[in-house]
Amino acid sequence: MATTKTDPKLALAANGAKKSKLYEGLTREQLIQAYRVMYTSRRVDDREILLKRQQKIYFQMSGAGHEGIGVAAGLALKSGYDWFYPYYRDRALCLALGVKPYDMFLQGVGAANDPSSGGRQMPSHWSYPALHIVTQSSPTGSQILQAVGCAEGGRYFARHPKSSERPVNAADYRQFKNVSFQGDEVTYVSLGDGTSSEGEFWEAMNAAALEKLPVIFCVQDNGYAISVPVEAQTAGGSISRLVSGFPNFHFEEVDGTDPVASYAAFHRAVQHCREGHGPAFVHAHVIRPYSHSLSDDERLYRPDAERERDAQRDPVTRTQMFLLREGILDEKGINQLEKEVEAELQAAVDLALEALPPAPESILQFVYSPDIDPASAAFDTQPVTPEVPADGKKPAAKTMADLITTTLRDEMRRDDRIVIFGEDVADCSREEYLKRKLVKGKGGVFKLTFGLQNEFGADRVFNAPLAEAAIVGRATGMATRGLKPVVEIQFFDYIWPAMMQIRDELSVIRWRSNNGFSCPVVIRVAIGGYLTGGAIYHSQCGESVFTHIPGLRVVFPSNSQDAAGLLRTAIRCDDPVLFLEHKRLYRESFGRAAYPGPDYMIPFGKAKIVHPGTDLTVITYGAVVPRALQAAQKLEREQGVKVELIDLRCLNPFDWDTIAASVAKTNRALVAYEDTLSWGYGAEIAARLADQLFDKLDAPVRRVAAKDVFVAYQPILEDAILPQPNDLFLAMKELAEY
Ligand SMILES: Cc1ncc(C[n+]2csc(CCOP(=O)(O)OP(=O)(O)O)c2C)c(N)n1
Ligand SMILES: [Mg+2]
Repeated sequence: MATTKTDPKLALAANGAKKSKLYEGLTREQLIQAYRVMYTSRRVDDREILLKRQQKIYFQMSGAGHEGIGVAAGLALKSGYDWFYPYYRDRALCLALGVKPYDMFLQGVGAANDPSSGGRQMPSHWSYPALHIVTQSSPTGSQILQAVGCAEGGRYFARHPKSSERPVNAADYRQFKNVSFQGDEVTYVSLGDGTSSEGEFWEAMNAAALEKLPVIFCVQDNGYAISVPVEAQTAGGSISRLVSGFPNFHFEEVDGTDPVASYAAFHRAVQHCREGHGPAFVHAHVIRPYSHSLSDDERLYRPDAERERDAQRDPVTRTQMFLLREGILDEKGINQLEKEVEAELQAAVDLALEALPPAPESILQFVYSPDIDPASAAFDTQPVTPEVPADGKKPAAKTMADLITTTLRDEMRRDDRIVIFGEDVADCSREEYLKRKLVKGKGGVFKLTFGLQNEFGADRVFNAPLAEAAIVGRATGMATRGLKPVVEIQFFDYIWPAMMQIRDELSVIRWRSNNGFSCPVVIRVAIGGYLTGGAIYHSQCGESVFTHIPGLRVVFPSNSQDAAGLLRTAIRCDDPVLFLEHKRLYRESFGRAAYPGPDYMIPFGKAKIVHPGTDLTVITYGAVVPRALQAAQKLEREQGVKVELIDLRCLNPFDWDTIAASVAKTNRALVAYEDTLSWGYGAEIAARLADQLFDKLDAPVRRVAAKDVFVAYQPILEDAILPQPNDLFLAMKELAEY
């Protein structure tokens, strides 16, 4: 074990002799407390294992072997001041930060009053808002990018403190976010050695180094990822060696079973971060004495000799020996401490076993914000009447692209918590070019964010590295702190690296933390085909993949006024929103409109009847709207058939009432969408129609959509693949004649 750096002669000479000796700055009392935490941590694991065997809890994940580094981190950082993204082996850290064993047992039994999730998450998935321990999930590594975003959020508020204030009278998400920040706060994130193979880890390291963020990456290297040893996982066998080239970092490699050495390493890491020099990397070598989990038996892949070697380094035993050797505690003192811990745990277990389970009726609570309903009348505002120009001509009709830009600008003026980042969204990363007016600026590949960096500065509008998971993950961390990131995914086709962040993090953080945390991010995405040359990778739809995710709002406007109204609702509301912008509609002459004003909002889940009719209902959205309108007008002209054309505008929630009322009147329904036919958005609508309006239907529910294939480059093929006005016309005609 590492011992003091204090000159022993001086320490002995001092009054109180050995009693005042410091161990890397830690007092004897702190070391006793550290041992108490470590011993408690191990014994909570042991009790949980027993409870699992007795079938009183349903899962167990141990922190055994990781107690030394955990308690050291807890001593070096400040609970409720710094921020924590721990992983499942961080039991000792959580105890050191103030989580009670009782809270841990409540999680094990899945109690209603389990403070981290109310029975929704497995044990060891920590979430304690007051201690700044942010809700964790099971995918290994998905916390790392969020930790980076959390640090960015803290820095943003420190640089723009006014933005943290809760504005009076502003009816938006800010009313429900308690923002707190410290100028020198540090964000801790931990992961295992195996998890350092995840791409998100490298994206996070890069972002933290680029931005010189105060994040401590703590890799707890127990030599295995379930059964995969480190040499089969990490090239060269050392993660420290691999990351050593990252600039701005402070690096530590330490024996994580030694709490004193670990504390010293952490202390230096914390200092580097607090002083604003950049991130730190602490590589802690630890052991894993209890197999990966209760479902794993490590004897299948680790021989006894290897396991015994590890046991020699057991942090709990080593620390106990250390305390005895240094005369900090004698045998009696150790026994007394352990007895106290056992008694505390017994009482905690007894109490937790009596805890009530959550009520089944509560399952849908906190899928969305309980505070703001974006489908409510509060978001139903009227467009302002445009001023008539002096020459008496009609007011300028704006494209969807124009009005999205204008809406972003207006909202950024109104709310200084909005930050915009993504690929190419800035005017120019090399700001001096802008200042010296050498360049005009870009503002996105579609130019929708043009001019925003110029007006609001590079703290609020900036280019992110080309890494989609990082864009969404960082935004999620920022939003957890109270910012409103409005990020851009350049093409829907490239949203997939961010899928883990969207599906397993962004959309579920509120629900899984039982409303302890929320992250109302807006993700703007350019989507869709009909581009004449867009081909496979610039034409994709796939909205139903996202409407299938609880907790995520999905919006898909077809015209400029709707885009403005819905984007404003997306920004002001308190839920994560996927805002899909059809590229083909950005500058289309269809659907242009005058600017509806800086407070124009459309509630989510309210469809628009684009063309009223009595004979047949067509339900659609996005770029199919103008095509279906063309087909409907032709059918009316040629056959006198009156189609009721519904533009859903918002896909989750969607406006079932408008659909049902229309189909009850027309008795015929066609669902049309640009995405591939099978398993698409129309399947859900068709199924609901069959289920709930069966007795109103005079004809089968039909669908028109893309062929079940990718969108090809050659325009002849693209036309054959995507639904065309004529396909829609024929389907409407056939259905009307049925
Ligand atoms: C993204 C993801 N892939 C796979 C898993 C299944 N899994 C859970 S833990 C684990 C090993 C993690 O090893 P390591 O990062 O070294 O952490 P340790 O458990 O050893 O502390 C795996 C593969 C998962 N939870 N998430
Ligand atoms: Mg490991």
